[in-house]
Amino acid sequence: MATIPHPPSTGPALQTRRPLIVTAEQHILQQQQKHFPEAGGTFSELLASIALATKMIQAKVRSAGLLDILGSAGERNVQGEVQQKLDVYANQALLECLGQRDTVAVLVSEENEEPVTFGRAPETGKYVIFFDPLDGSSNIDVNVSVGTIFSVFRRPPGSEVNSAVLQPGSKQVAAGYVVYGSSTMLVYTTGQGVFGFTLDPGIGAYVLSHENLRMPDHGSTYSVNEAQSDSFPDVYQNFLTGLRTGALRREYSSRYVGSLVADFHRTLLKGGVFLYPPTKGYPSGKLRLLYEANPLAFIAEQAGGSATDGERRIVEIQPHEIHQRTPLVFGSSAEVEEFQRCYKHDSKTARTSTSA
Ligand code: P6P
Repeated sequence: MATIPHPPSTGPALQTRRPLIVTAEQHILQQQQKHFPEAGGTFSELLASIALATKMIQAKVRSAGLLDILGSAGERNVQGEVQQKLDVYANQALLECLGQRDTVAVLVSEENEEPVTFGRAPETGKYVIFFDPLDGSSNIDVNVSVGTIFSVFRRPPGSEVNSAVLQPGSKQVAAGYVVYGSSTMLVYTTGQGVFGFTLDPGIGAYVLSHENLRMPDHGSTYSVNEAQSDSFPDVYQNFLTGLRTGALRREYSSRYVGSLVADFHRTLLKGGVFLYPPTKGYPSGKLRLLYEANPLAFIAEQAGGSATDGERRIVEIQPHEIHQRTPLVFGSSAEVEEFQRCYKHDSKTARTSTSA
């Protein structure tokens, strides 16, 4: 830390002191200098671009009711979901802020059917970035928290676009989200812990507010859309019944916002478990592997929690399609371990019964 030079003898000497604030950009640069010195600043530029795009998005989200920006844009996205006007704006902001960076080889967005490429040479375009520009956007009109989720990979040397975008989540070099809630918070990891920054509207900067976030070892809430529970596989119903009847010798409450980033953020800070199981409407689960489950799984594990599809860690799944869905269970180690115990027991029982 540089020593602040003493002022002329006429005034009191300024003592060297810790900075009053650490912005996300400063923190990312410190992290990079400490852990990725070979990246030479390109990596922190990427995360700074994401921070800029999310500040643009939050400005619109915060004034959505005042601008003609609420409601649907009249189009449907690749998911067949009606695009909200803010979805379109958020997607454009991220495509433009990130697309300008020469180090970006490919962008994959929930709102774009195909990967967006820029024809950059492999030695220039080093990163592949996935994002859900505005997750939970159907909640915008009723003023419920929404979020942006992102995931960063390196482009494997000499790889074609297709192989560059179909990497398992364990290859992520960074992941994060912004939750546009009662305050706007950026949470990210580069594999060296999880850090939270709160947007200070007075200075327009994300300021370090949660150094080294850790998920509690257990919680007191479970988070699932219970209206669909009749179509959950038995193992999910058995697990939830177990929580309600004291399998973990704790009382649980149900908390479900229906906005993934809000449900994740609460689980990260307070512990507990979130589940989006296979359902009749979504036999493979509703949530997307590459730009929802993978980044949140990376953060959950970095904070001491877990994330699984039942069979394996989310980050071990080898993707086969950029918009593929996955069952998703994440949360505190105690609850996720209990789910995995139930899953293994039910799978074994099922195998035994079929082999009988
Ligand atoms: P359901 C929002 O539409 C979203 O994609 C996630 O943010 C959220 O977790 C999930 O869908 C909610 O889905 O079926 O419970 O309404």
